[in-house]
Amino acid sequence: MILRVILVITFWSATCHSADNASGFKVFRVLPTTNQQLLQMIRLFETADTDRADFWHAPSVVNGTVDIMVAPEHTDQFQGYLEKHGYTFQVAIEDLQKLLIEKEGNLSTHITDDDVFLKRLHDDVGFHSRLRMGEYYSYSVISTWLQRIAENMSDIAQLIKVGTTVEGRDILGLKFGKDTPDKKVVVIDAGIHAREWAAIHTASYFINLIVNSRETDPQIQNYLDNIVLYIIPVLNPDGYEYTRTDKTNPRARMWRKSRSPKACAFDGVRNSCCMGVDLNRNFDFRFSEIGASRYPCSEIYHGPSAFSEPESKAYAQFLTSLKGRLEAYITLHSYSQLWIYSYSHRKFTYAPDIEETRRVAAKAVQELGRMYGTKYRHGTGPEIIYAFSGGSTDWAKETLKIKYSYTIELRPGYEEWNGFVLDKNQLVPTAKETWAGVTVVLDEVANQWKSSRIRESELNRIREEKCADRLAGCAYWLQSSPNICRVSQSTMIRDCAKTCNLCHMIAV
Ligand code: 0X9
Ligand code: ZN
Repeated sequence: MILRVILVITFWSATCHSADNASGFKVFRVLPTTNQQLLQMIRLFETADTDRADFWHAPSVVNGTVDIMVAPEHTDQFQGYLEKHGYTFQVAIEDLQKLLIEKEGNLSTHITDDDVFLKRLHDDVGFHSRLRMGEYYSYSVISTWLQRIAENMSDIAQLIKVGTTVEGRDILGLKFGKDTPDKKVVVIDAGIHAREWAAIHTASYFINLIVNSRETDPQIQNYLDNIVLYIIPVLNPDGYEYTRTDKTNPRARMWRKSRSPKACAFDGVRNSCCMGVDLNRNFDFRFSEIGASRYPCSEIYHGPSAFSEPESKAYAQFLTSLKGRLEAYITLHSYSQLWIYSYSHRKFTYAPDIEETRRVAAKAVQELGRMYGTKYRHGTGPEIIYAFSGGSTDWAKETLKIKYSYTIELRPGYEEWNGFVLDKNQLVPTAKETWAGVTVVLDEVANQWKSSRIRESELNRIREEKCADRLAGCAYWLQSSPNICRVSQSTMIRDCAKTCNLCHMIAV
Protein backbone atom coordinates (compact mmCIF):
# COMPACT_ATOMS: atom_id res chain seq x y z
CA MET A 1 0.00 0.00 0.00
CA ILE A 2 2.79 2.39 0.94
CA LEU A 3 4.56 1.63 -2.30
CA ARG A 4 1.37 2.32 -4.19
CA VAL A 5 1.05 5.72 -2.58
CA ILE A 6 4.68 6.61 -3.28
CA LEU A 7 4.25 5.57 -6.86
CA VAL A 8 1.23 7.72 -7.35
CA ILE A 9 2.97 10.71 -5.78
CA THR A 10 6.23 10.42 -7.72
CA PHE A 11 4.66 9.81 -11.05
CA TRP A 12 1.43 11.80 -11.22
CA SER A 13 1.79 14.72 -8.86
CA ALA A 14 0.91 18.24 -9.98
CA THR A 15 -0.71 17.30 -13.24
CA CYS A 16 -3.82 18.85 -14.56
CA HIS A 17 -6.47 17.26 -16.68
CA SER A 18 -7.36 18.45 -20.12
CA ALA A 19 -9.46 15.48 -21.01
CA ASP A 20 -10.67 16.81 -24.35
CA ASN A 21 -7.32 16.81 -26.05
CA ALA A 22 -7.17 13.87 -28.45
CA SER A 23 -3.86 14.61 -30.16
CA GLY A 24 -0.47 13.89 -28.69
CA PHE A 25 -1.27 10.46 -27.22
CA LYS A 26 1.87 8.33 -27.28
CA VAL A 27 2.42 4.62 -26.82
CA PHE A 28 5.54 3.74 -24.86
CA ARG A 29 7.17 0.35 -25.11
CA VAL A 30 8.92 -0.32 -21.81
CA LEU A 31 11.24 -3.20 -21.03
CA PRO A 32 11.52 -4.01 -17.32
CA THR A 33 14.95 -5.58 -17.03
CA THR A 34 15.02 -6.31 -13.31
CA ASN A 35 12.58 -7.87 -10.87
CA GLN A 36 12.23 -4.56 -9.12
CA GLN A 37 11.29 -2.77 -12.34
CA LEU A 38 8.80 -5.50 -13.15
CA LEU A 39 7.14 -5.19 -9.74
CA GLN A 40 7.02 -1.42 -10.13
CA MET A 41 5.33 -1.79 -13.52
CA ILE A 42 2.80 -4.26 -12.09
CA ARG A 43 1.95 -1.81 -9.33
CA LEU A 44 1.57 0.95 -11.85
CA PHE A 45 -0.67 -1.30 -13.92
CA GLU A 46 -2.89 -1.90 -10.90
CA THR A 47 -3.05 1.70 -9.75
CA ALA A 48 -2.80 3.95 -12.80
CA ASP A 49 -5.76 5.91 -14.10
CA THR A 50 -6.79 4.83 -17.58
CA ASP A 51 -7.10 8.52 -18.35
CA ARG A 52 -3.37 8.84 -17.91
CA ALA A 53 -1.68 5.51 -18.59
CA ASP A 54 -3.57 2.75 -20.32
CA PHE A 55 -1.78 -0.60 -20.48
CA TRP A 56 -2.15 -2.25 -23.85
CA HIS A 57 0.26 -4.94 -22.83
CA ALA A 58 0.37 -5.74 -19.16
CA PRO A 59 3.67 -6.40 -17.42
CA SER A 60 4.36 -10.10 -17.37
CA VAL A 61 8.01 -11.13 -17.07
CA VAL A 62 11.43 -9.54 -16.75
CA ASN A 63 12.57 -8.56 -20.26
CA GLY A 64 8.99 -8.87 -21.56
CA THR A 65 7.72 -5.71 -23.25
CA VAL A 66 5.01 -3.55 -21.69
CA ASP A 67 3.03 -1.22 -23.97
CA ILE A 68 1.45 1.81 -22.37
CA MET A 69 -0.69 4.48 -23.98
CA VAL A 70 -0.09 7.79 -22.23
CA ALA A 71 -2.32 10.85 -22.43
CA PRO A 72 -0.80 14.03 -23.96
CA GLU A 73 -0.67 16.02 -20.74
CA HIS A 74 1.36 13.25 -19.04
CA THR A 75 3.82 12.08 -21.68
CA ASP A 76 6.73 14.32 -20.56
CA GLN A 77 6.23 13.37 -16.96
CA PHE A 78 6.00 9.69 -17.79
CA GLN A 79 9.12 9.79 -19.91
CA GLY A 80 10.94 11.56 -17.06
CA TYR A 81 9.78 8.87 -14.68
CA LEU A 82 11.09 6.09 -16.94
CA GLU A 83 14.42 7.85 -17.35
CA LYS A 84 14.75 8.51 -13.65
CA HIS A 85 14.23 4.83 -12.85
CA GLY A 86 16.59 3.64 -15.54
CA TYR A 87 14.04 1.85 -17.72
CA THR A 88 14.85 0.72 -21.22
CA PHE A 89 12.07 2.12 -23.39
CA GLN A 90 11.10 3.52 -26.74
CA VAL A 91 8.23 5.59 -28.00
CA ALA A 92 6.45 3.05 -30.21
CA ILE A 93 3.72 5.40 -31.45
CA GLU A 94 4.54 9.11 -31.55
CA ASP A 95 1.02 10.29 -32.29
CA LEU A 96 -1.72 7.75 -31.82
CA GLN A 97 -4.49 9.99 -33.08
CA LYS A 98 -2.63 10.43 -36.37
CA LEU A 99 -2.38 6.67 -36.69
CA LEU A 100 -6.08 6.24 -35.94
CA ILE A 101 -7.01 8.83 -38.53
CA GLU A 102 -4.84 7.05 -41.10
CA LYS A 103 -6.33 3.66 -40.29
CA GLU A 104 -9.91 4.40 -39.38
CA GLY A 105 -10.53 8.07 -40.07
CA ASN A 106 -12.06 7.55 -43.47
CA LEU A 107 -14.61 5.06 -42.19
CA SER A 108 -18.10 6.05 -43.12
CA THR A 109 -20.11 6.93 -40.05
CA HIS A 110 -23.51 6.68 -41.68
CA ILE A 111 -23.87 3.24 -43.17
CA THR A 112 -27.28 2.45 -44.56
CA ASP A 113 -28.83 -1.00 -44.44
CA ASP A 114 -28.20 -1.39 -48.15
CA ASP A 115 -24.51 -0.85 -47.62
CA VAL A 116 -24.44 -3.34 -44.82
CA PHE A 117 -26.52 -6.27 -45.89
CA LEU A 118 -25.62 -7.95 -49.11
CA LYS A 119 -28.83 -8.90 -50.82
CA ARG A 120 -28.97 -12.51 -51.81
CA LEU A 121 -29.27 -12.95 -55.53
CA HIS A 122 -32.75 -14.11 -56.60
CA ASP A 123 -33.90 -13.75 -53.05
CA ASP A 124 -37.68 -13.54 -53.34
CA VAL A 125 -38.39 -12.58 -49.77
CA GLY A 126 -35.66 -9.96 -49.88
CA PHE A 127 -34.01 -11.52 -46.89
CA HIS A 128 -30.70 -9.92 -46.10
CA SER A 129 -28.77 -12.52 -44.23
CA ARG A 130 -25.25 -11.63 -45.11
CA LEU A 131 -23.25 -9.01 -43.35
CA ARG A 132 -20.39 -7.63 -45.44
CA MET A 133 -17.32 -8.93 -43.69
CA GLY A 134 -14.10 -7.03 -43.19
CA GLU A 135 -15.97 -4.06 -41.71
CA TYR A 136 -17.03 -2.92 -38.26
CA TYR A 137 -20.68 -2.22 -37.47
CA SER A 138 -22.66 -0.43 -34.83
CA TYR A 139 -24.37 -2.52 -32.19
CA SER A 140 -27.72 -1.54 -33.62
CA VAL A 141 -26.76 -2.92 -37.06
CA ILE A 142 -25.47 -6.11 -35.44
CA SER A 143 -28.66 -6.47 -33.40
CA THR A 144 -30.89 -5.96 -36.44
CA TRP A 145 -28.87 -8.53 -38.32
CA LEU A 146 -29.24 -11.09 -35.53
CA GLN A 147 -32.98 -10.46 -35.41
CA ARG A 148 -33.33 -10.92 -39.15
CA ILE A 149 -31.46 -14.20 -39.07
CA ALA A 150 -33.69 -15.50 -36.30
CA GLU A 151 -36.85 -14.36 -38.10
CA ASN A 152 -35.88 -15.84 -41.43
CA MET A 153 -34.06 -18.99 -40.40
CA SER A 154 -36.09 -20.15 -37.45
CA ASP A 155 -35.32 -23.76 -38.35
CA ILE A 156 -31.69 -23.33 -37.32
CA ALA A 157 -31.38 -20.08 -35.37
CA GLN A 158 -33.12 -18.52 -32.43
CA LEU A 159 -32.55 -15.04 -31.00
CA ILE A 160 -31.54 -15.06 -27.35
CA LYS A 161 -31.31 -12.25 -24.87
CA VAL A 162 -28.68 -12.83 -22.23
CA GLY A 163 -29.47 -9.73 -20.20
CA THR A 164 -29.57 -5.95 -20.17
CA THR A 165 -26.62 -3.59 -19.83
CA VAL A 166 -26.19 -0.64 -17.49
CA GLU A 167 -27.30 1.70 -20.28
CA GLY A 168 -30.30 -0.48 -21.11
CA ARG A 169 -29.08 -2.32 -24.20
CA ASP A 170 -30.09 -5.93 -24.77
CA ILE A 171 -27.17 -8.34 -24.84
CA LEU A 172 -28.20 -10.46 -27.81
CA GLY A 173 -26.97 -13.65 -29.34
CA LEU A 174 -28.04 -16.53 -31.54
CA LYS A 175 -28.69 -20.12 -30.65
CA PHE A 176 -27.93 -22.53 -33.48
CA GLY A 177 -29.02 -26.13 -33.92
CA LYS A 178 -32.09 -28.07 -32.94
CA ASP A 179 -32.21 -28.38 -29.21
CA THR A 180 -32.79 -31.70 -27.56
CA PRO A 181 -32.09 -32.13 -23.86
CA ASP A 182 -29.31 -34.65 -24.39
CA LYS A 183 -27.30 -32.55 -26.85
CA LYS A 184 -24.10 -30.87 -25.71
CA VAL A 185 -23.82 -27.10 -25.75
CA VAL A 186 -21.01 -24.78 -26.88
CA VAL A 187 -20.96 -21.04 -26.12
CA ILE A 188 -18.78 -18.52 -27.94
CA ASP A 189 -18.66 -14.84 -27.03
CA ALA A 190 -16.68 -11.74 -27.91
CA GLY A 191 -16.46 -8.09 -27.01
CA ILE A 192 -16.34 -8.29 -23.22
CA HIS A 193 -13.56 -5.75 -23.75
CA ALA A 194 -14.90 -2.82 -25.72
CA ARG A 195 -11.89 -1.90 -27.81
CA GLU A 196 -11.22 -5.41 -29.07
CA TRP A 197 -13.08 -4.91 -32.32
CA ALA A 198 -11.36 -7.75 -34.18
CA ALA A 199 -12.87 -10.20 -31.69
CA ILE A 200 -16.37 -8.87 -32.36
CA HIS A 201 -15.72 -9.11 -36.08
CA THR A 202 -14.55 -12.72 -35.65
CA ALA A 203 -17.68 -13.78 -33.75
CA SER A 204 -19.80 -12.04 -36.42
CA TYR A 205 -17.87 -13.88 -39.10
CA PHE A 206 -18.73 -17.20 -37.41
CA ILE A 207 -22.42 -16.32 -37.48
CA ASN A 208 -22.21 -15.24 -41.10
CA LEU A 209 -20.46 -18.45 -42.03
CA ILE A 210 -23.03 -20.65 -40.33
CA VAL A 211 -26.08 -18.95 -41.82
CA ASN A 212 -24.64 -18.78 -45.30
CA SER A 213 -22.94 -22.18 -45.58
CA ARG A 214 -25.47 -24.32 -43.83
CA GLU A 215 -26.75 -25.82 -47.05
CA THR A 216 -23.39 -26.37 -48.69
CA ASP A 217 -20.90 -27.14 -45.95
CA PRO A 218 -21.15 -30.63 -44.39
CA GLN A 219 -19.06 -29.53 -41.44
CA ILE A 220 -21.59 -26.80 -40.56
CA GLN A 221 -24.42 -29.28 -41.05
CA ASN A 222 -22.65 -31.66 -38.70
CA TYR A 223 -22.56 -28.95 -36.01
CA LEU A 224 -26.18 -27.96 -36.56
CA ASP A 225 -27.22 -31.60 -36.25
CA ASN A 226 -25.08 -32.62 -33.33
CA ILE A 227 -24.55 -29.66 -31.02
CA VAL A 228 -26.32 -26.59 -29.74
CA LEU A 229 -24.12 -23.55 -30.39
CA TYR A 230 -24.66 -20.11 -28.88
CA ILE A 231 -22.79 -17.09 -30.23
CA ILE A 232 -22.94 -13.77 -28.41
CA PRO A 233 -20.88 -11.36 -30.54
CA VAL A 234 -20.89 -8.31 -28.23
CA LEU A 235 -20.98 -8.98 -24.49
CA ASN A 236 -20.29 -5.38 -23.56
CA PRO A 237 -22.34 -3.34 -26.03
CA ASP A 238 -22.26 -0.16 -23.92
CA GLY A 239 -18.48 -0.16 -23.97
CA TYR A 240 -18.41 -1.05 -27.66
CA GLU A 241 -20.74 1.80 -28.58
CA TYR A 242 -18.61 4.14 -26.50
CA THR A 243 -15.50 3.16 -28.47
CA ARG A 244 -17.40 4.07 -31.63
CA THR A 245 -18.37 7.57 -30.48
CA ASP A 246 -15.08 8.98 -31.77
CA LYS A 247 -13.00 6.44 -33.61
CA THR A 248 -10.00 8.67 -33.95
CA ASN A 249 -9.92 9.84 -30.35
CA PRO A 250 -7.82 7.41 -28.29
CA ARG A 251 -9.82 8.22 -25.15
CA ALA A 252 -12.93 6.76 -26.75
CA ARG A 253 -11.54 4.20 -29.19
CA MET A 254 -9.26 2.59 -26.57
CA TRP A 255 -11.95 2.21 -23.88
CA ARG A 256 -11.90 -1.31 -22.39
CA LYS A 257 -14.45 -1.49 -19.60
CA SER A 258 -18.23 -1.37 -19.28
CA ARG A 259 -19.99 1.97 -18.80
CA SER A 260 -21.22 1.56 -15.26
CA PRO A 261 -21.73 4.78 -13.29
CA LYS A 262 -18.85 6.59 -11.62
CA ALA A 263 -17.33 5.07 -8.51
CA CYS A 264 -14.69 6.76 -6.35
CA ALA A 265 -11.68 5.67 -4.33
CA PHE A 266 -8.93 7.46 -2.46
CA ASP A 267 -5.54 6.44 -3.84
CA GLY A 268 -3.39 8.09 -1.19
CA VAL A 269 -3.22 11.40 -3.02
CA ARG A 270 -6.74 12.22 -4.04
CA ASN A 271 -10.20 10.84 -4.42
CA SER A 272 -10.55 9.70 -8.02
CA CYS A 273 -13.88 8.89 -9.60
CA CYS A 274 -14.34 7.03 -12.89
CA MET A 275 -16.88 5.12 -14.91
CA GLY A 276 -16.72 1.48 -15.95
CA VAL A 277 -15.77 -1.95 -14.66
CA ASP A 278 -13.49 -4.47 -16.33
CA LEU A 279 -16.10 -7.19 -16.76
CA ASN A 280 -13.38 -9.78 -17.16
CA ARG A 281 -12.35 -9.11 -13.56
CA ASN A 282 -15.88 -9.15 -12.17
CA PHE A 283 -16.58 -12.90 -12.23
CA ASP A 284 -16.62 -14.80 -8.99
CA PHE A 285 -13.30 -16.55 -9.43
CA ARG A 286 -10.69 -15.55 -6.79
CA PHE A 287 -12.28 -12.12 -7.02
CA SER A 288 -9.79 -9.22 -6.63
CA GLU A 289 -6.89 -11.50 -5.72
CA ILE A 290 -4.43 -10.72 -8.49
CA GLY A 291 -4.06 -8.76 -11.74
CA ALA A 292 -7.12 -6.68 -10.90
CA SER A 293 -7.53 -3.27 -9.34
CA ARG A 294 -9.72 -1.82 -6.63
CA TYR A 295 -9.38 1.67 -8.10
CA PRO A 296 -12.32 2.64 -10.31
CA CYS A 297 -10.06 4.68 -12.60
CA SER A 298 -7.94 1.67 -13.42
CA GLU A 299 -8.67 -0.13 -16.66
CA ILE A 300 -8.63 -3.41 -14.71
CA TYR A 301 -11.04 -2.20 -12.02
CA HIS A 302 -12.81 -5.29 -10.72
CA GLY A 303 -15.95 -3.52 -9.49
CA PRO A 304 -17.26 -3.33 -5.91
CA SER A 305 -17.95 -7.07 -5.61
CA ALA A 306 -18.09 -10.23 -7.69
CA PHE A 307 -20.99 -10.07 -10.16
CA SER A 308 -21.79 -6.49 -9.14
CA GLU A 309 -22.33 -5.71 -12.83
CA PRO A 310 -25.55 -6.57 -14.67
CA GLU A 311 -23.63 -7.78 -17.72
CA SER A 312 -21.41 -10.33 -15.94
CA LYS A 313 -24.17 -11.34 -13.55
CA ALA A 314 -26.63 -12.03 -16.36
CA TYR A 315 -24.01 -13.86 -18.35
CA ALA A 316 -23.08 -16.08 -15.41
CA GLN A 317 -26.77 -16.88 -14.92
CA PHE A 318 -27.11 -17.71 -18.58
CA LEU A 319 -24.09 -20.04 -18.51
CA THR A 320 -25.29 -21.61 -15.27
CA SER A 321 -28.66 -22.38 -16.87
CA LEU A 322 -26.74 -24.62 -19.30
CA LYS A 323 -24.89 -26.46 -16.55
CA GLY A 324 -24.37 -30.14 -17.21
CA ARG A 325 -24.75 -29.68 -20.96
CA LEU A 326 -22.17 -26.95 -21.47
CA GLU A 327 -19.19 -28.77 -22.89
CA ALA A 328 -17.17 -25.87 -24.31
CA TYR A 329 -16.95 -22.15 -23.61
CA ILE A 330 -14.77 -19.91 -25.76
CA THR A 331 -14.27 -16.19 -25.28
CA LEU A 332 -12.63 -14.11 -28.01
CA HIS A 333 -10.25 -11.28 -27.12
CA SER A 334 -7.48 -9.42 -28.83
CA TYR A 335 -4.53 -9.49 -29.03
CA SER A 336 -1.32 -11.60 -28.68
CA GLN A 337 -2.07 -14.87 -30.53
CA LEU A 338 -2.64 -17.01 -27.48
CA TRP A 339 -4.89 -19.95 -26.67
CA ILE A 340 -5.32 -19.75 -22.91
CA TYR A 341 -6.76 -22.25 -20.46
CA SER A 342 -7.32 -22.44 -16.71
CA TYR A 343 -6.29 -21.44 -14.21
CA SER A 344 -4.99 -17.87 -14.46
CA HIS A 345 -4.49 -16.81 -10.89
CA ARG A 346 -1.44 -18.91 -10.06
CA LYS A 347 1.20 -20.84 -11.95
CA PHE A 348 0.87 -24.60 -12.19
CA THR A 349 -2.73 -24.59 -10.98
CA TYR A 350 -4.89 -26.76 -13.17
CA ALA A 351 -8.24 -28.52 -13.24
CA PRO A 352 -8.07 -32.34 -13.06
CA ASP A 353 -8.70 -32.72 -16.81
CA ILE A 354 -5.74 -30.53 -17.81
CA GLU A 355 -4.29 -33.19 -20.13
CA GLU A 356 -7.42 -33.20 -22.28
CA THR A 357 -7.67 -29.40 -22.15
CA ARG A 358 -4.07 -29.11 -23.31
CA ARG A 359 -4.40 -31.77 -26.00
CA VAL A 360 -7.33 -29.99 -27.66
CA ALA A 361 -5.67 -26.56 -27.30
CA ALA A 362 -2.49 -27.86 -28.96
CA LYS A 363 -4.49 -29.36 -31.81
CA ALA A 364 -6.54 -26.16 -32.24
CA VAL A 365 -3.43 -23.99 -32.39
CA GLN A 366 -1.92 -26.32 -34.95
CA GLU A 367 -5.05 -26.29 -37.09
CA LEU A 368 -5.28 -22.51 -36.85
CA GLY A 369 -1.68 -22.13 -37.98
CA ARG A 370 -2.14 -24.41 -40.94
CA MET A 371 -4.19 -21.80 -42.78
CA TYR A 372 -1.80 -18.82 -42.98
CA GLY A 373 1.11 -19.90 -40.82
CA THR A 374 0.01 -17.72 -37.87
CA LYS A 375 1.83 -18.83 -34.74
CA TYR A 376 -0.12 -19.16 -31.52
CA ARG A 377 1.12 -20.24 -28.12
CA HIS A 378 -1.04 -22.14 -25.67
CA GLY A 379 -0.90 -22.42 -21.89
CA THR A 380 -2.40 -21.02 -18.73
CA GLY A 381 -2.42 -17.24 -18.18
CA PRO A 382 0.58 -17.02 -15.87
CA GLU A 383 2.52 -19.49 -18.01
CA ILE A 384 2.26 -17.47 -21.20
CA ILE A 385 1.05 -13.95 -20.43
CA TYR A 386 0.20 -12.87 -16.85
CA ALA A 387 -1.76 -13.89 -13.80
CA PHE A 388 -5.17 -12.46 -13.12
CA SER A 389 -8.39 -13.37 -11.35
CA GLY A 390 -12.08 -12.72 -11.90
CA GLY A 391 -12.14 -13.83 -15.55
CA SER A 392 -15.05 -15.55 -17.24
CA THR A 393 -13.31 -18.73 -18.45
CA ASP A 394 -11.76 -19.51 -15.08
CA TRP A 395 -15.07 -18.97 -13.33
CA ALA A 396 -16.81 -21.20 -15.89
CA LYS A 397 -14.18 -23.91 -15.60
CA GLU A 398 -14.30 -24.03 -11.83
CA THR A 399 -17.99 -23.51 -11.21
CA LEU A 400 -19.60 -25.22 -14.16
CA LYS A 401 -16.90 -27.86 -14.67
CA ILE A 402 -16.78 -27.16 -18.37
CA LYS A 403 -14.52 -29.52 -20.24
CA TYR A 404 -13.12 -27.00 -22.73
CA SER A 405 -12.93 -23.44 -21.42
CA TYR A 406 -10.67 -21.21 -23.50
CA THR A 407 -9.72 -17.55 -23.82
CA ILE A 408 -8.38 -16.81 -27.29
CA GLU A 409 -6.27 -13.72 -27.91
CA LEU A 410 -6.44 -13.06 -31.65
CA ARG A 411 -4.01 -11.40 -34.04
CA PRO A 412 -1.69 -9.64 -34.06
CA GLY A 413 1.20 -11.12 -32.09
CA TYR A 414 2.43 -9.90 -28.75
CA GLU A 415 5.31 -7.99 -30.31
CA GLU A 416 3.02 -5.70 -32.36
CA TRP A 417 2.23 -2.36 -30.80
CA ASN A 418 -1.01 -1.40 -32.47
CA GLY A 419 -3.04 -4.57 -32.05
CA PHE A 420 -6.35 -2.91 -31.27
CA VAL A 421 -6.37 -1.19 -34.67
CA LEU A 422 -5.83 -4.21 -36.80
CA ASP A 423 -5.46 -3.50 -40.51
CA LYS A 424 -8.82 -4.01 -42.20
CA ASN A 425 -7.37 -6.50 -44.64
CA GLN A 426 -6.43 -8.71 -41.70
CA LEU A 427 -9.95 -8.99 -40.35
CA VAL A 428 -11.24 -11.80 -42.54
CA PRO A 429 -8.03 -13.88 -42.41
CA THR A 430 -8.03 -13.47 -38.62
CA ALA A 431 -11.61 -14.72 -38.42
CA LYS A 432 -11.00 -17.56 -40.87
CA GLU A 433 -8.00 -18.98 -39.09
CA THR A 434 -9.71 -18.62 -35.72
CA TRP A 435 -12.67 -20.58 -37.05
CA ALA A 436 -10.22 -23.31 -38.13
CA GLY A 437 -8.98 -23.49 -34.52
CA VAL A 438 -12.46 -23.36 -33.04
CA THR A 439 -13.67 -26.21 -35.27
CA VAL A 440 -11.22 -28.48 -33.44
CA VAL A 441 -13.20 -27.86 -30.26
CA LEU A 442 -16.55 -28.11 -32.04
CA ASP A 443 -15.50 -31.39 -33.69
CA GLU A 444 -14.50 -32.83 -30.31
CA VAL A 445 -17.87 -32.00 -28.82
CA ALA A 446 -19.92 -33.10 -31.84
CA ASN A 447 -17.97 -36.32 -32.33
CA GLN A 448 -17.99 -37.24 -28.67
CA TRP A 449 -21.75 -36.82 -28.64
CA LYS A 450 -22.14 -38.78 -31.86
CA SER A 451 -19.97 -41.61 -30.62
CA SER A 452 -21.76 -41.68 -27.29
CA ARG A 453 -25.02 -42.01 -29.22
CA ILE A 454 -23.58 -44.76 -31.37
CA ARG A 455 -22.30 -46.47 -28.23
CA GLU A 456 -25.70 -46.11 -26.64
CA SER A 457 -27.55 -47.57 -29.62
CA GLU A 458 -25.02 -50.40 -29.83
CA LEU A 459 -25.59 -51.14 -26.15
CA ASN A 460 -29.33 -51.12 -26.71
CA ARG A 461 -28.93 -53.56 -29.56
CA ILE A 462 -26.91 -55.91 -27.36
CA ARG A 463 -29.46 -55.52 -24.56
CA GLU A 464 -32.20 -56.32 -27.02
CA GLU A 465 -30.35 -59.48 -27.99
CA LYS A 466 -29.88 -60.49 -24.41
CA CYS A 467 -33.42 -59.60 -23.51
CA ALA A 468 -34.97 -62.86 -22.45
CA ASP A 469 -36.26 -64.74 -19.40
CA ARG A 470 -33.71 -67.15 -18.03
CA LEU A 471 -36.38 -69.08 -16.08
CA ALA A 472 -39.71 -70.47 -17.19
CA GLY A 473 -41.84 -69.37 -14.23
CA CYS A 474 -41.51 -65.59 -14.65
CA ALA A 475 -45.07 -64.88 -15.71
CA TYR A 476 -46.44 -66.99 -12.88
CA TRP A 477 -44.24 -65.19 -10.29
CA LEU A 478 -45.32 -61.82 -11.49
CA GLN A 479 -48.95 -62.83 -11.30
CA SER A 480 -48.68 -64.12 -7.76
CA SER A 481 -46.53 -61.24 -6.48
CA PRO A 482 -47.05 -58.12 -8.63
CA ASN A 483 -44.23 -56.18 -6.90
CA ILE A 484 -41.56 -58.77 -7.40
CA CYS A 485 -39.88 -57.01 -10.35
CA ARG A 486 -39.32 -53.91 -8.26
CA VAL A 487 -38.64 -55.54 -4.91
CA SER A 488 -36.11 -58.09 -6.21
CA GLN A 489 -34.89 -56.02 -9.08
CA SER A 490 -31.34 -57.31 -9.47
CA THR A 491 -32.43 -60.96 -9.40
CA MET A 492 -35.24 -60.26 -11.81
CA ILE A 493 -32.94 -58.43 -14.26
CA ARG A 494 -30.94 -61.65 -14.35
CA ASP A 495 -33.81 -64.15 -14.45
CA CYS A 496 -36.93 -62.45 -15.81
CA ALA A 497 -35.73 -59.35 -17.69
CA LYS A 498 -38.28 -59.65 -20.47
CA THR A 499 -41.37 -60.27 -18.36
CA CYS A 500 -40.36 -57.55 -15.91
CA ASN A 501 -39.59 -55.01 -18.68
CA LEU A 502 -36.07 -54.57 -17.34
CA CYS A 503 -34.11 -55.13 -20.55
CA HIS A 504 -32.79 -51.57 -20.57
CA MET A 505 -31.04 -52.31 -17.27
CA ILE A 506 -29.13 -55.35 -18.42
CA ALA A 507 -25.41 -54.79 -17.92
CA VAL A 508 -23.45 -55.22 -21.14
O1 0X9 B 1 -6.67 -9.39 -19.33
C1 0X9 B 1 -7.66 -9.92 -19.83
O2 0X9 B 1 -8.77 -9.85 -19.34
C2 0X9 B 1 -7.53 -10.69 -21.13
N1 0X9 B 1 -6.48 -10.14 -21.93
S1 0X9 B 1 -6.77 -8.79 -22.76
O3 0X9 B 1 -5.53 -8.30 -23.32
N2 0X9 B 1 -7.74 -9.12 -23.95
O4 0X9 B 1 -7.41 -7.86 -21.90
C3 0X9 B 1 -7.38 -12.16 -20.83
C4 0X9 B 1 -6.03 -12.50 -20.39
C5 0X9 B 1 -5.94 -13.94 -20.25
N3 0X9 B 1 -4.74 -14.13 -19.65
C6 0X9 B 1 -4.62 -14.74 -18.50
N4 0X9 B 1 -5.38 -15.78 -18.26
N5 0X9 B 1 -3.79 -14.27 -17.66
ZN1 ZN C 1 -9.67 -8.64 -23.78
